[in-house]
Amino acid sequence: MSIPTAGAAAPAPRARAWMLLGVIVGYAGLAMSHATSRVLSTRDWPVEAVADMVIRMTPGAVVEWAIKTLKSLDKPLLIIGIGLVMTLMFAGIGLLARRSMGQAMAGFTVVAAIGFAAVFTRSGFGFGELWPLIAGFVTWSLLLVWLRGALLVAPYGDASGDPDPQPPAGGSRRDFLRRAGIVVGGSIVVTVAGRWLGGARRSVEEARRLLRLDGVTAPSIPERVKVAADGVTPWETPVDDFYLIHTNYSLPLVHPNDWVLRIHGMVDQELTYTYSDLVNRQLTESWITLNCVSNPVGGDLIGNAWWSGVRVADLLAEVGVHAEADCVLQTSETGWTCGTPLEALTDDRNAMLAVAQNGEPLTIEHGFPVRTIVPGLYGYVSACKWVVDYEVTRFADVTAYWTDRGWSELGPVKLASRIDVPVNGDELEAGEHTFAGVAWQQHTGISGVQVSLDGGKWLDATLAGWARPKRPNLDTWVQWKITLDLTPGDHQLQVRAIDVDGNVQTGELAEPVPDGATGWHTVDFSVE
Ligand SMILES: Nc1nc2c(c(=O)[nH]1)N[C@H]1C(S)=C(S)[C@@H](COP(=O)(O)O)O[C@H]1N2
Ligand SMILES: [Mo]
Repeated sequence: MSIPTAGAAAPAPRARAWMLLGVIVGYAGLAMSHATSRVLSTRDWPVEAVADMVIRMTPGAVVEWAIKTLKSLDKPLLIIGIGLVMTLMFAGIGLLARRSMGQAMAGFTVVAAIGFAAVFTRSGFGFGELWPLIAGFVTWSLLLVWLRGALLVAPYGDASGDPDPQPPAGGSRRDFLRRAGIVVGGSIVVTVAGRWLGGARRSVEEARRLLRLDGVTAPSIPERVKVAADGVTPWETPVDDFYLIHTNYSLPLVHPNDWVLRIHGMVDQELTYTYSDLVNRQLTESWITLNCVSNPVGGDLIGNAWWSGVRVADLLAEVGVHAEADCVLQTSETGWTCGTPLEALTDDRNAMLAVAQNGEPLTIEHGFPVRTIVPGLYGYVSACKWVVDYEVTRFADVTAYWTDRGWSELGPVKLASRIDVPVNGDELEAGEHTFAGVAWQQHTGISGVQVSLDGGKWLDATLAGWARPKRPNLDTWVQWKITLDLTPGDHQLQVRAIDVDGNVQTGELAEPVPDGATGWHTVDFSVE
């Protein structure tokens, strides 16, 4: 590296300037990605995800050694280590930028790919978590062009004696430093703003962590709800594996101390309830399976959890619902709305304002601090997350988010069943195999499941907990299994459920729009 001396012909921008460029652009991208992750409240910044990945990939013995030797310094040292590696990579990318834009972008692509791998390989990955990566990458691309423009055309000294073959176009050392200053200043502003906006999530998460809810009990899985079969979906769905549907990317951050539910409309007296009003009441708890109307035949937008909350019927009795009302229009903190049949909220089913899922306060993703759960209705007409408003009204007078988009006003769950084993394309050996799956029609209940092999006669499958008619109630899915003796060749398995009234699940195919899919789940497999 040559050191320009006064009066000597100014050399082209030195390697050090290019490395500086790489580092400034690199960290500006990280700042933007950090702010994006805070504003959208994604689980964490891709850099933190990378730290997690490093921990995951480090052999256990090394981790133990690090914890023992470095004590509580292990996490800060890990972040410092990642910071050093990234600084070196960014400096390298700066040097690549001297040669060509393409090479520098290839370098940033590699860094982004590491971030992607870290975010993508975590359990419970959601596509919303990609926005911070995208924001960082776009920032890198734009700033690289902008800063490189200043450095390329500029002799990194004064404007005389430029050995660079590029025609000078007005850039200068001052120009580069000015732009670099803007980028550094902008990054600081973006970081501070992100921290400020992100504080909301931290304080809500802290409040959630510190909550102690008397009356919320840990889920205890009833006996005999499971069939002994490999590959069947777990009867109880862990919160992290529970499907997620919402129409907002950025999660609403509602502190329990700020949460209020207003019940108004066609009522004798309008009332509001705070979070402590709610959790100090008698709580109701039960296993309820929730599913999405957009679930295709055989799909997995369904989960079963232990919900704890306050009976909606009790609150509606307190406000005094007018006889002409037939609907409660629920509104979320996000502005999302749904219309729920009043009857389903006031009859003997356990429709509740849920505060806990599987014995823990709701997660932010699943509606913290309070959401509605109504057994027997699809989520889009009932399971309002971050719910803040109940308007007692008439269906004739209101529309809601999904009904405005062509979905049906009422959303009772349809009788359905699914094959979990085998899966399409399985190659099995000849002989006996146990197949299994689930069937559901919440609040109605399942009395039987039948399968047909290659279009043959319907065979009765065994239901878990068959000896007890309510398994553990009518509001959950039911596991089934059947053992079949298989001969070589291509095979097709179909399943259908029968409800407690003897109705048989229809084989007629219907798309999820407008009120839920129908048809028998069919799986093709072969036997050698
Ligand atoms: N605020 C809000 N609540 C909502 C939704 C939404 O988009 N916004 N989606 C609904 C739909 S379509 C379903 S199926 C369930 C899914 O609940 P989950 O994400 O906890 O599984 O939430 C319901 N509640
Ligand atoms: Mo849904």
